[in-house]
Amino acid sequence: MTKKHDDAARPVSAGEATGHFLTDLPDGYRAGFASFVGRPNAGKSTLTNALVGRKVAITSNKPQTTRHTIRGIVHRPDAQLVLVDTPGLHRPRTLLGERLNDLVEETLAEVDVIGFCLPANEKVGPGDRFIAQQLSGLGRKPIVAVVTKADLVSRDALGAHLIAVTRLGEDLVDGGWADVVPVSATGDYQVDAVADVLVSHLPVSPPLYPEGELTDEPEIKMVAELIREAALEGVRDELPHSLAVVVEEMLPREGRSEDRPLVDIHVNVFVERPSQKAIVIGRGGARLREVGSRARKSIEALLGTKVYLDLHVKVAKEWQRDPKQLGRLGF
Ligand SMILES: Nc1nc2c(ncn2[C@@H]2O[C@H](COP(=O)(O)OP(=O)(O)OP(=O)(O)O)[C@@H](O)[C@H]2O)c(=O)[nH]1
Ligand SMILES: [Mg+2]
Repeated sequence: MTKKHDDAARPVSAGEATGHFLTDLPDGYRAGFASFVGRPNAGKSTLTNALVGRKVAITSNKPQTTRHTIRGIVHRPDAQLVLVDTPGLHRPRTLLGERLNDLVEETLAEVDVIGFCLPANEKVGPGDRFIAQQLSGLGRKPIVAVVTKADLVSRDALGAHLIAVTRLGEDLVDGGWADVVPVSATGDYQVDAVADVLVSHLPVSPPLYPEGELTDEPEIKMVAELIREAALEGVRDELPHSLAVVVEEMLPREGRSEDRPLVDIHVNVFVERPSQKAIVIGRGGARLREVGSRARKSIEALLGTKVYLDLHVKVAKEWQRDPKQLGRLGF
């Protein structure tokens, strides 16, 4: 399967899956689950998208962008690799953080192989040691160390980093890493090598998903995520963490002709404080309009129809720490 970068930036569109399971399988066909873990911002979702060849997870330069597990499916002639992208693992400071860490732990227990992502441009640090220790408690599961963002460092620095990463495995994980692979998801370097290594650790099995299905992410959730991705751009400090997006309603506009359909999407964007609401809306509503128009473009690409996006900004006080509100927001 060939992957192109511009494709990876395009969200998955509906109707590509055939609904059929591949039946004429070559000998030794493998299928199973792999999960990417790592610190926030390590490049897990970008790598997931590059492997799948389409955008199934939103990405940003803000830590803790991913807030739920997302399955992306890689179809190859010899294997089906189901990738489970997870939220970054970190020392939790809020109830949301705790819930995200629990989610990652549950996922890890269920997959066949783990890809531990460590960015090449950041020293192996306490955050990575914390994760390596957690992984070492999982028993005999193969763990592949994936050194991400290889394009950001020189060859020499990459070599030194690979040695440091290998040592981390020897020190903290029984038997060390199953493999160590450098990759650049944005530079299209070694993406296939990561797939090869992960596939080599999958069991021999028939496919688990129908041909052509690229994700199990529901459309409405992907729409909410694309809006959050647009809203994340250009905001700072703790505001990225305070943002939550809920699609309240998504319906085809009545009375439109069949060749010019329009989908109405009503959305609440939640923040935690009135001051944040003012920032998100911007002077005279300018910032919110910008977010809306960016999000609309990517949603139209996803759905393949024109959309009317109706965005409202609301305050849900301290929602990250409040069990009731977390429930309401889907955590
Ligand atoms: N230069 C370069 N940047 C990358 C690469 N992979 C990811 N990035 C950038 O790193 C940032 C974080 O990427 P994400 O994929 O969102 O990281 P993540 O690990 O999923 O982050 P969380 O969901 O917050 O845990 C984004 O700005 C990406 O564009 C890469 O291979 N090279
Ligand atoms: Mg992510």
